[in-house]
Amino acid sequence: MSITQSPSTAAPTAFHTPADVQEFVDLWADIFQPDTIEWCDGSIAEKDRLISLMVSQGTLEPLNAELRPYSFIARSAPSDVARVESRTFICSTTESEAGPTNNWVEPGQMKTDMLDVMTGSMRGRTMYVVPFSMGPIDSPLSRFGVQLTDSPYVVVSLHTMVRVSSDLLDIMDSHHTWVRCVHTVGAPLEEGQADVAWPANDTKYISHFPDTKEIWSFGSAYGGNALLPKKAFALRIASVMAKEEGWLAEHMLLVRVTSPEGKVYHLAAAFPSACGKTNFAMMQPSLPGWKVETLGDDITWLAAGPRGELRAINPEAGFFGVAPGTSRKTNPIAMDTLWGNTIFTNVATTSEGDVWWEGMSKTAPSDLTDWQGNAYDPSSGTTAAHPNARFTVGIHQCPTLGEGWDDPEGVAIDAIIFGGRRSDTVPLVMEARDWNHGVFLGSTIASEQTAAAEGPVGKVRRDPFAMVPFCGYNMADYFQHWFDVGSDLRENGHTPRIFQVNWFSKNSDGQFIWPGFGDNIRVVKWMVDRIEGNTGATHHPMGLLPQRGSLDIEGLDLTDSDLSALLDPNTERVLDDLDDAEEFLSKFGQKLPPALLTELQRIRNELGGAGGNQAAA
Ligand code: OXD
Ligand code: MN
Repeated sequence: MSITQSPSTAAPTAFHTPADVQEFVDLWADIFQPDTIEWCDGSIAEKDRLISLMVSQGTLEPLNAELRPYSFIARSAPSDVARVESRTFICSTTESEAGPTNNWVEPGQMKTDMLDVMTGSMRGRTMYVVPFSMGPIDSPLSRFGVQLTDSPYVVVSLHTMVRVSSDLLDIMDSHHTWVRCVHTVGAPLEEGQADVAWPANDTKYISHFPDTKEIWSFGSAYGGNALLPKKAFALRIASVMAKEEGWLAEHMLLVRVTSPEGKVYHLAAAFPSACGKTNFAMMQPSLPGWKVETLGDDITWLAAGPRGELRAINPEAGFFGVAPGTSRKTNPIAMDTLWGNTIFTNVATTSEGDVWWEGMSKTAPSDLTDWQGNAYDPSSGTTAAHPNARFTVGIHQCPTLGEGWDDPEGVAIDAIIFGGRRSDTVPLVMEARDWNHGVFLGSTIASEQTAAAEGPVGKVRRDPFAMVPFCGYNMADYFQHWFDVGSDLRENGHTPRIFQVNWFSKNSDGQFIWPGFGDNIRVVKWMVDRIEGNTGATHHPMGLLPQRGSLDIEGLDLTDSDLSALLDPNTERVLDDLDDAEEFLSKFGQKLPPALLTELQRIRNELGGAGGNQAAA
C-alpha cells in the first residue's frame, strides 16, 4: 500500500455520522495520513480485538489469568511516565486569558508548530475515531467529544475511562457542541519499519484551544497526556465551558456518606494529585455504623439544580489510579476492584505473573521484574514499580460503588472539602465561615509535590483548588467564577458547607500523626455534626476549628501534644504561609478578586502579623 495515499474516511454505514464529525475526520486524515481508519463503537468485541492486537505487538503482556483474569501490563517508554506540565499549553487568544499559572502560546503559532510535526505522523498506523460522552449520555450535565488517536492502548483505556459509543453519533447533531480531541504518539512508521512496544516521541505537546474547544496532543501515550477526555477535556476545556455556562468543572472526588442514623450526605473533595483522593473515595470507615459509597475519584462537574441546590456528576466511568502505596491495608476496596479486567502500566511483575508495587506488601517478593521489564535488583536503589505506575479499571468493578452513581440528575452536594499534603501549618480540619471564606481556603491550597507530575518530590507548591495543572483559563477569573457561583446559589437556593483538611501532619520524628485512611471518617463525622448543628466550633482567624472533645478520637493513640499539633495552628507558621500565599496570589496582579487579599489581610491582622505586601492592606 502506498503510505502517502489517504485511506477512506467513510464511517461504517450503520453509523449516523453528523456532517461536522465527518468533516473533522476528513480534515485530520489528510493531515495525519494514516494507513487505515477505524471508527470505534465501544463494544466489548472491539476492546477484545485491540487487546489481542496489542498482545501480538508486545504493547500489552497478559498477566497470569488464574491470579489476575483478563488483565495486562503495559511498560511505557522510560521517558513517557507522567503528565508533562512543562509541555502543556493553554492557547487562548491572549496570554492574559491563560494567566500566570499556564504555559501560553498564541493559537495560530501553536497550530503552525504542531502541524509541522503532526503532518504525516500517523503514517504506517491506524487512526481510530472514538466518540465519547463525559457523564451519563442522557444527563443535562454531560458533554460529548470525539478523540482521534493512533494508539490502541489509548482506545482501550478510553473504553474503561469514559463512555465510548457509536450511538452518540446519532445524537451529536448540530444541537450538541462536542469537543475535538486530536492525539498522535508522533511515531510514524516508514514502509518495512518495525514498531516498538510503546511508540512515543521525545518532543511532546499537550495543547488546548479554549476558544474553539479543541485539544491537540502529540508525542505521548501516557494517561493524562493522551487520554484526552480526562484532564484535558473534563478539566481544562470543561473549566472554560463551565465559566461560560455558569457551572464548575473540578478536580474532586465524589462520595456518599451515610451516618449511623441513616442520613445521607454527598461530599465533593479537591486534593492535588496523589494526595489520596482514590483512598478517600473508597474509604472503609473505622467508626461503626458509618458507610462511604464511591461515586467518583478524580473529577466532578457541579451545577445548580432545579431546587437551588448544587448538584454533581462524575463525568468519568473508570479509575486511572496510582498503584504504589495501594494495599489491603491502605485501600482494600481498590485491591478488590483490581481483581481482574484491569490494565496496569509501569508496575512490577512477580515470577508467578501477577503485579506488584512498592507498598503492596511490606517485603518485596523475590524475582521481580521491574517496570522496564528487567530483573529487579533490590540493592539498586531504584523502585521495582515506577512511582507513578497506574491501574486502569472500570468503576463498575468497585465493590463500594454507590447506587445511582450515574443518575443523570447527579447528586445534591452537602459539603465541599479542600485538602493538601502538608507536614505542618494546616490543621487536621477547619470549616470555612461561609462560601467566600471557603473560596479563600480553596485559593490558598498548597501541597508537597509527589511523583504524579514531573518536578522535585517534596517541594511545597501552591495548588489552588488542586486545579493549577488543570485550569484552562486565568485562575484569577476562576476564583471570581467561584465567588459568582456562590452568589447565584445564595440568591436562588443555598450553598454547601466548605471545609479544609490535612491528613499529613508529621511529628518531630517525621512520622504522620493522624492515622488517616478509614479513620478519616472521624473528621467526616465532625463535618456532619457541623452540618446538623450538633457541635460548636472554635473561632480562629483561619477558620472554625473543632472544639476539644468534639472530634471523635476514641480508641486512637493520640497524646495531647499530638492533638495540639493537629488542631492548634502555629501562629508563626501560619503567618509565613500567608506571606507565601500572598506572593503566589500577587502573580495575578490587578485581575485577582480583591476579596481574596482582603480575606488574607484580615486573617493576618487577627493573628497579629505585620503583613508583607502593602497592596494587601
Ligand atoms: C491524576 C493526577 O492522574 O491528578 O489524577 O495527576
Ligand atoms: Mn487527578
